[in-house]
Amino acid sequence: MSTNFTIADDFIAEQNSKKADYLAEDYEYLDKKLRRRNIQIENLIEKAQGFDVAIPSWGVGTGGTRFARFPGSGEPRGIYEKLEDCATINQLVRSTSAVSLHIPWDKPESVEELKNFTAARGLSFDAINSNTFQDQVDQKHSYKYGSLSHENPAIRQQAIEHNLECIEIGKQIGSKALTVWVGDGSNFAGQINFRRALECYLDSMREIYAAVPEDWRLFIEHKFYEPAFYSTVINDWGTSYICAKELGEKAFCLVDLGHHAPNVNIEQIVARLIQFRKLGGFHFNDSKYGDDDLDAGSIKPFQLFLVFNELVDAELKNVPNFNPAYMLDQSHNVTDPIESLMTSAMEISRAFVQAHLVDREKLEDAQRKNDAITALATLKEAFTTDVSPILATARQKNGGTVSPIETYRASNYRAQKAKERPAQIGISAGII
Ligand code: AFD
Ligand code: MN
Ligand code: MN
Repeated sequence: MSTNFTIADDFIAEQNSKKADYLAEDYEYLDKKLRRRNIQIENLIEKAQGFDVAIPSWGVGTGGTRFARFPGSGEPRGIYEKLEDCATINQLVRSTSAVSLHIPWDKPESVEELKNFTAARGLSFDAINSNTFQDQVDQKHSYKYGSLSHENPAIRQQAIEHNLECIEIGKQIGSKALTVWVGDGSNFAGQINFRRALECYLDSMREIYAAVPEDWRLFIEHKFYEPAFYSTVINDWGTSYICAKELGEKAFCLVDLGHHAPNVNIEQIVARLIQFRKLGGFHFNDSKYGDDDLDAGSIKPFQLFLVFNELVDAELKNVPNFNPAYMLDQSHNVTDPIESLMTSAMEISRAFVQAHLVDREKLEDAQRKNDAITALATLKEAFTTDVSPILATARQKNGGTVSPIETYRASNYRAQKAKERPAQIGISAGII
């Protein structure tokens, strides 16, 4: 492993120095503009420096659709190569220090080795994800007709045990949360009994919940369709909320931005979950039609900003126990996954910093006076401010690069990896 290519810190410094003059000019201009609005740019840089979003291990591989997957060269072939890529992303953007693992895809042979490898690269582990939406070789029962909600108790038991194993692995690697997303549902009216399926799911989740350590959280991820097309068992935030409430204090709702019906007001859902203390975390991505898993902020950046507007409002108002886990969950089908993940991480930081620019007194005053024009203008003033110099300065101060994509391309990282990682035959369609 020691001979594997990494980007040298000197190289990053050299790339940054080429940008220094322009960054200084842009910074100065933004600083002046913000001071006019009584905003201290230094505070925002600190905020940006402290912001972090976790990388999904499955995101560094080229994704695919149910039609095909077009692998890129030099893509990671196993968990260690995935972690190498995650480390590179964080080295450049410095806001992605944690990795979210998916079991069994990332199941390590030696947990100790995995921990050392990760720690040596300055990474840690975020929520661990279970997988009962797919059959594995040597698996006794099939999940074709469901897992935690299946009619057959033996199948439910197998799915429960898999989740318990995920918790055990998570404990060893330092995760503090388990994310459960099930593909359970139906394709035909009448295929399943709605009430019985949810009862079975809850019974299974109660057993999983009992094994969740006291300092952990259990995240329930809902999704309104796919792979089941007529109904899913955990279909919306309401069902997710009810289940989290039924299970207890360690259970929370996870909001994947792509898992809602079209045009649903996601920022309002976020506000509701904050209000009732059940917002556990996010899977960030963007979508136009459904669970498209496009890059965060690529299609609806204003929606992303509005979500962060709710989050920052809760942060500033010190909502008790407000601590959502931020993770990406995307499928990179036509781009270099490293470039997509870096861009997405930067867009999420952008929305976070912009949300900190909202003049909250002015907004509240407008709301109380029913002055809709001023209310929207107050949000737009923040949203249309180009905070790029703040993000670039924060990255640089944390040891990263001013221009992640440019630096990455100039480093020839992918070409180097293509030499180190000859393509594997047989990797075909599917999510990863
Ligand atoms: C699903 C969900 C969930 C799951 C992933 C698997 O978003 O997060 O773990 O895809 O690739 O749609
Ligand atoms: Mn997700
Ligand atoms: Mn999804």
